[in-house]
Amino acid sequence: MVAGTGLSRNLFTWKIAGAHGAFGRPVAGADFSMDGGIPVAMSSPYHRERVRFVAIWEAAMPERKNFAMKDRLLAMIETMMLIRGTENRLAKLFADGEIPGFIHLSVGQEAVAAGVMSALGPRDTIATTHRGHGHVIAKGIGLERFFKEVMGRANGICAGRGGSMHVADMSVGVLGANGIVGAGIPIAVGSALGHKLGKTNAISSVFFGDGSQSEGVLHESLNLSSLWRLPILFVCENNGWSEFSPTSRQFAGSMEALARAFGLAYSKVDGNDVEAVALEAETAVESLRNGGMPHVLECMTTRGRGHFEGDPQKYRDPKELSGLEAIDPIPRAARKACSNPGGDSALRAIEERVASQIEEAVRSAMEDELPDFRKAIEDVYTKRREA
Ligand SMILES: Cc1ncc(C[n+]2csc(CCOP(=O)(O)OP(=O)(O)O)c2C)c(N)n1
Ligand SMILES: [Mg+2]
Repeated sequence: MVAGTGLSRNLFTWKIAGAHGAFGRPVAGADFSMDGGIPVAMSSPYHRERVRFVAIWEAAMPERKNFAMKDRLLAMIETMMLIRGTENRLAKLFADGEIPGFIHLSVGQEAVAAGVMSALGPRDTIATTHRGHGHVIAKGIGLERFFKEVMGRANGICAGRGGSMHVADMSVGVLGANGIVGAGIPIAVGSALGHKLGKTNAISSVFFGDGSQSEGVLHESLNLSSLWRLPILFVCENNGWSEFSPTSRQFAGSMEALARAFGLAYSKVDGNDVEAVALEAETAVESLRNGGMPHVLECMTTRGRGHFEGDPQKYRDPKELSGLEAIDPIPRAARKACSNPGGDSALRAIEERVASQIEEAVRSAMEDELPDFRKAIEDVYTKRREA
């Protein structure tokens, strides 16, 4: 048991744990879902289903606003547990040779994904990084097709061609993960411009690591978004590391000074406190929907595992590594939830839901076929339209 949470111990492990975690609707118990969003093929049944989700979501907006923080906390815990459980499972699959390429886990950083996403709606778009599993899961990507994609299977969300670092799903507003540091940022700026020109009242959000602070593309993107007053939320996940070096050895400035230099709004939050992240994000999102200046939200957090899976982390102080569990955002939020009436049993139910959802997704991914090699170059170019 994790002290004061009513949850089993192994769920929160920083080491490979096996199958734990949950998918959750970001708003558990409510009769609407985060799943839904951006139309893809206007005539498909898939598209019609998405449109239905959006309608339900939007009808529920006033209710969502008044959603008690106690229920919202449970919903965010479910999202965090789903991310943790999924990534622990991915670590195991990676060790078993079931995943091609590299994976970068966001263990310890789940509160940023869950908190920010609780403030976004299905029409809002996000772009993310090489460490993006948590963001796409929190945004509502289908878990089965997510596992299939990361495992390089034929029915993955991008037909198994993207993998961990290129997961994209426009139907839930996920513009894509990205293996190039900083490269998601201008994509999100373009999406924000699209929202503005299209008068969609949606916003765009981009997640990037502190390592991006020294990339010129961030500076250019802050500049353009300010000049054009775009509806964009820049989320800097500051975990102190850029691969194997402390970011302080690579960047001489500060995120706040950068944001202020271009006239952007800026706030900083404890990125391991999911409620604090959610409240700060909600304030920023509300301002953006009302035409406010683009906003930079800097979330201070900690990378729980290596840069990539298998990284022995010899460059890290063992004292820092052994202190990680004490700052784990999940037990921290779970302890708070347990202090509310019924919190203990709600958490147990979440734990069970999460575990079965992940196991089902993994089972389905293991049964899926590998892609046909000859299809590797399909969809690389758009088809020429006949006049
Ligand atoms: C343009 C570019 N330069 C270098 C790399 C190699 N690289 C991959 S991840 C990474 C560090 C990223 O650090 P940060 O942005 O803080 O994200 P974190 O890994 O901490 O989540 C680097 C330098 C890259 N992928 N792209
Ligand atoms: Mg970093």
